[in-house]
Amino acid sequence: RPRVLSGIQPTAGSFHLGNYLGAVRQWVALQESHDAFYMVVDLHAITVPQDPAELRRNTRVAVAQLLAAGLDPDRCTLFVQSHVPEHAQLAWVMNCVTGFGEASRMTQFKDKSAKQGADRTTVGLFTYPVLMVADILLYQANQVPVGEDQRQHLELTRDLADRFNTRYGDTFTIPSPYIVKETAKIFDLQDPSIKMSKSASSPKGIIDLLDEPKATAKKIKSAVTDTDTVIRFDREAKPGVSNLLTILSTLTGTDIPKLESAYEGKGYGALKTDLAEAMVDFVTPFRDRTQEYLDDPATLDSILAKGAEKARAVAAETLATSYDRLGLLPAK
Ligand code: AQP
Repeated sequence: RPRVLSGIQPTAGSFHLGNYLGAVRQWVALQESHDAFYMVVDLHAITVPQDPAELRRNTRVAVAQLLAAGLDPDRCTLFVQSHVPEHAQLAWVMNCVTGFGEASRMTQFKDKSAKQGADRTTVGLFTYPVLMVADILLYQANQVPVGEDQRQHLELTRDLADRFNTRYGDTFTIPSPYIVKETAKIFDLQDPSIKMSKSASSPKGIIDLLDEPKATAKKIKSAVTDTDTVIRFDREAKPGVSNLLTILSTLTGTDIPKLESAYEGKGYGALKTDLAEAMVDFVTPFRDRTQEYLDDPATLDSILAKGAEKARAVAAETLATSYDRLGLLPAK
């Protein structure tokens, strides 16, 4: 079985719909066909300041949501990044083969640091993509299911793996991104020209999966569309409507041309009402299941302990090989 690896940050408390449709939904499907490693990336989260108690709680909430979304610890390896120290260790190694200019060209860093200002931007945020490189290479992953925003980091991963292999001998598998075109970028409900993101300016544009279902329905109903009335998929001319169609299509498993003909002659109100209903049908059991996992911390801890053990077995081997290739003297 080919191997997949992916991670999600525990920062916001709740996953948003972009995280779910762009990434987590694929994770659930891929555990059936792949040797799957999934993690909550708490070391990535601390690249910006976090309240310690909140981070601890949010890490549990993230794991509970992944289980509620359908990850099965018997079918995949589910763990917390900081439980596997090899991530930080290999990240150092990969930092030492990364060019400063190369790292400086990462657009996510440029965007985030421009927003934060140089004095508030950490060196950790700068090397975040290199930690991600280490995350992926440690598991010799063949594919990495992510949203479109991570494509550049995947390119960096491929470049660095190739550079290391060329310099020191074959060590790492070169991974490919696994990006599902239709849902690779879910857009903000209030500003469909930008991706749905937890750092967006207005909470009205983001659907948090753990929000009250009523609030979710309200956000859908007030989503920005356009002054036209035709329900048609056209990313350029009708970004708001197209985003709603994408979400409805994915949640209900109905393809977009079918939806277009079903809504012919109907207004945006009908589309929004149906989408609000589909969202409520999805988030209501999702919230309940998340809460059930949170109410049983012993089970959660045991899942994570087993996951970390399985992950470490793979990670330790890759790290040892890379140290050996580099010429680091083994400890006796
Ligand atoms: N809008 C999106 N559409 C599709 N996929 C998305 N992802 C994020 N936003 C969208 C994918 O979700 C996975 C986990 O993301 P993360 O934990 O790394 O969080 P992020 O990308 O930092 O999420 P945000 O909300 O976009 O955070 P900020 O605002 O901090 O940048 C990834 O696979 C990602 O592609």
